[in-house]
Amino acid sequence: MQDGRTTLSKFLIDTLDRKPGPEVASGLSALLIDVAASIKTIAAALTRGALGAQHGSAHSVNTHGEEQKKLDLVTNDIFLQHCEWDGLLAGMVSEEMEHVYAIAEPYPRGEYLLAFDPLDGSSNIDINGVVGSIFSVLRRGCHQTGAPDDASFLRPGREQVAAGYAIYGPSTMLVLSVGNGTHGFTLERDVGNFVLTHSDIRIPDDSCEFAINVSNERFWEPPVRRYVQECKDGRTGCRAQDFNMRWIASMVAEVHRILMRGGVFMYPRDFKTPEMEGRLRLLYEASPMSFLVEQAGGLSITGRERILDVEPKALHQRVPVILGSRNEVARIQRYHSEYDRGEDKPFTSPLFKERSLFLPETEA
Ligand code: AFP
Repeated sequence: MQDGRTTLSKFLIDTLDRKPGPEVASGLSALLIDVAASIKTIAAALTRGALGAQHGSAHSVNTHGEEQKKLDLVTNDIFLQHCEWDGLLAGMVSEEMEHVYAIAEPYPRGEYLLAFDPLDGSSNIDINGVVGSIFSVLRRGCHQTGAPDDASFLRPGREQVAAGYAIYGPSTMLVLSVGNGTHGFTLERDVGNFVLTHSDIRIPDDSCEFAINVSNERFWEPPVRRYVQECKDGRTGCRAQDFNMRWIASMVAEVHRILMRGGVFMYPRDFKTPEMEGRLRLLYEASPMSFLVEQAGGLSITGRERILDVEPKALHQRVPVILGSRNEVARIQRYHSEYDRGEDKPFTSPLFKERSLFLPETEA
């Protein structure tokens, strides 16, 4: 007997197992159920808050030189434990592990590759703010049977067979795409089921809301400064409408808001740390989020190119990210093109009358 609701298992069986396409092999639904089990376990651990004795620093740094929280390591282990045994994965990569985690004895090796950020926005943990997990699934060529290496994972985001995130907020949600739209499931805690509550999410093409860490403004490139300044100028400026701003310091929370009601999220290229191309990591942050955003009708770019077309060169590569409502992101891309061609119009805002304000701090 059906109760009229669609659980994650039913959705995946209907979508993948009963309608196999040429690109989707069996086992993907089972793998995603294991990912969902990791998410439920993480949700339970986070709900205990400070009572779980897992708050605070782990007194270690990750491959990016960032301080690891105890929960960064705990949630990483939860993903490994739930996903390594099932014979579906060949290997895993995560923000918290420097090297590829190849599946080894006693577990059989499968044909999928999982990249994940187990706890996005972990600076929010100690303030009981929203955090998330992000994941991306690739499929290896069937002739590749040995242990996966870095090269196995260095594939453009357009090749993902599934991507998703969990948001641990007032409710826990899993937002997922297997290439047929973006769908949201809400965790029914007492039963332990993810139930489809947001079918075929669509990002509005237009929006008056943007999200960016304005404390980095002096390091941005001129096209991003131009866009944000025009938003701040509001109805008295050239956009002739007021904009609102948000910043939650968790990409998951920002992308979730954009999927729910539109907007733009930017972590653009800047000159704060010139050796870094951006802040967010391509394989397990930017690529999966771009997949979800595009599947929901939005756009996701570096400023100059589609993120899903970026060819990765390193496991933990960073990339600039500008994503969200189609018309706003297209406008920002146009601003980059005009700037690169030297065609951008002079700004009307008083802030931009001084040439020094156009320049990155290192050049001013
Ligand atoms: P972590 O994954 O290390 O917690 O970083 C989160 C994040 O990469 C991303 O989710 C946010 O957009 C960004 O950091 C926020 O950083 P700042 O507020 O420090 O600019």
